[in-house]
Amino acid sequence: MLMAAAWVALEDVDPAAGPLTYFVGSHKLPFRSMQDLGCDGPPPSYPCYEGRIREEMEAAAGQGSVFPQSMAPKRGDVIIWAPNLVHGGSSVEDASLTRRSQVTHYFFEGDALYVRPMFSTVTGDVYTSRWSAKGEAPRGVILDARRGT
Ligand SMILES: O=C(O)CCC(=O)C(=O)O
Repeated sequence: MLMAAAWVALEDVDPAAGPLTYFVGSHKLPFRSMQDLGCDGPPPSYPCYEGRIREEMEAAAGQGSVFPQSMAPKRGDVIIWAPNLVHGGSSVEDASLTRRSQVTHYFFEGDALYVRPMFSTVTGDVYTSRWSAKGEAPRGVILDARRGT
């Protein structure tokens, strides 16, 4: 595992506050880059990427390999997820509500580099970062057998 994220509820989450939704089992599917999904632009389009991922999740759900689930955690509850788990906020039904949280993404030592869809170009198993604080373009290999290439 190259990354894990911890999502901490800072207050009780009401189901009408757009709780976190995720696709159970999606972390076992191959990683999909913006290049894979034809959303690389220019400019790269996150709405395109999100829409294509949504289509893929709906197809996978139809085949029974994933299913959507939402959580309404209590203050102090922690959700820990593996890399590649498809997740995001669901629709907010009551805009007067909040669902404050604190999220930390942990990256582990080794050859792992930070692949982010909007900022990474993926060719086969090799990705290049489009951005770096130091100005260079770090390259790395996706160390993930699920990539399947
Ligand atoms: O809280 C959310 O709605 C999503 C958070 C998230 O996707 C993340 O931090 O990776």
